[in-house]
Amino acid sequence: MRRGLAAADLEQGVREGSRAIMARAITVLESSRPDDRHVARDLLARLEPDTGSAVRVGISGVPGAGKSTFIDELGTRLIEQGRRVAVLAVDPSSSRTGGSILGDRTRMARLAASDAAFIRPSPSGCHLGGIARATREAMVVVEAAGYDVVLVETVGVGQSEVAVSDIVDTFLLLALARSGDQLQGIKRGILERADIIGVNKADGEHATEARVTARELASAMRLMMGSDESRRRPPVFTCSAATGDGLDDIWQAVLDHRADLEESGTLGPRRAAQQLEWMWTMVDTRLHDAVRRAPGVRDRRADLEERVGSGTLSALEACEEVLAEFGREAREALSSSA
Ligand SMILES: Nc1nc2c(ncn2[C@@H]2O[C@H](COP(=O)(O)OP(=O)(O)OP(=O)(O)O)[C@@H](O)[C@H]2O)c(=O)[nH]1
Ligand SMILES: [Mg+2]
Repeated sequence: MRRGLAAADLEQGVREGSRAIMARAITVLESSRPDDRHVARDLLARLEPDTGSAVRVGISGVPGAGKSTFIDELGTRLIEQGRRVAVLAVDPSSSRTGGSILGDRTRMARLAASDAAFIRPSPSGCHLGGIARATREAMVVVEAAGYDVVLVETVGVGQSEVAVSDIVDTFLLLALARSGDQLQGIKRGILERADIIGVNKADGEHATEARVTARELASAMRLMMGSDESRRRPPVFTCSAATGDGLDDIWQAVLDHRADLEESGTLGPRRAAQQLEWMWTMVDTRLHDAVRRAPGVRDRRADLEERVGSGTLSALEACEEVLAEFGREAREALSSSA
């Protein structure tokens, strides 16, 4: 059996910046085992007061857009400036689970080798809500450990952007050169969340194409946002994660965006709204886990699944039965603890 460290020991190791202890702390936070959840809650309560000052950036884009390469180059530059950089990944697609540690580490070879960087791949085997919660909690750990830049890589499929924009201050979309109709393929919902857009791989023969795409994206954003002067229009850049061109400008845009949020007084309310979102995510995931753990539900699960699968019971009826079973046990638990 794995011997667990107490919350106080984890707290101390995290504060000392021990990467081994940070990794263990995050593993405990990701765990759904009841004894781990207990330590996790204690640990979060200890660490949370010391978080909030890091620059939190979400980086999204379709698979292969160059997110990891971008993060490696940007992160290396930031470390040279004296920053400490944490990279967290949010990837709900099952295709990468298992391979992701290796994949991310080889794509971010320089960061992986740096003492001033901490890379944590996406937790696997849970739903997006669970991944988002785990990432939010991992952010508490890295910030308490003194990392002042947190880069969250997320694959551009839509839903994960929504989850990630609930944990970061600035959302950077990495797009690729494409034209006309293909441009429509970038989901509107993702464009709406972008605070900064970079058209990546603007190097070699694609440089011109990338510049054209950047102009088209800029006018698409103008159209989309109409004449609403109160909303800041996201700047569009071209960049190359491979050569590093444009990365300094994009980082400056991140800092400008952050300064805007602070000056306009929106950073506080934004983070307050994120705390609310986080609260409900925690409620949702704990309910989700509790329902599945309830003995009455566990006992009946195989039977219900079999009947729904074979069509002898409707999904709705099965749902009612699961909730009735859960409700009965929850009421008993509540009345016996009263
Ligand atoms: N020419 C060129 N190639 C790039 C650039 N950025 C990334 N690449 C290449 O594009 C491929 C994908 O890069 P990644 O950084 O792994 O892309 P990603 O967006 O992290 O991909 P996933 O994590 O799989 O979604 C790799 O072969 C990179 O070497 C760039 O700026 N220019
Ligand atoms: Mg990647």
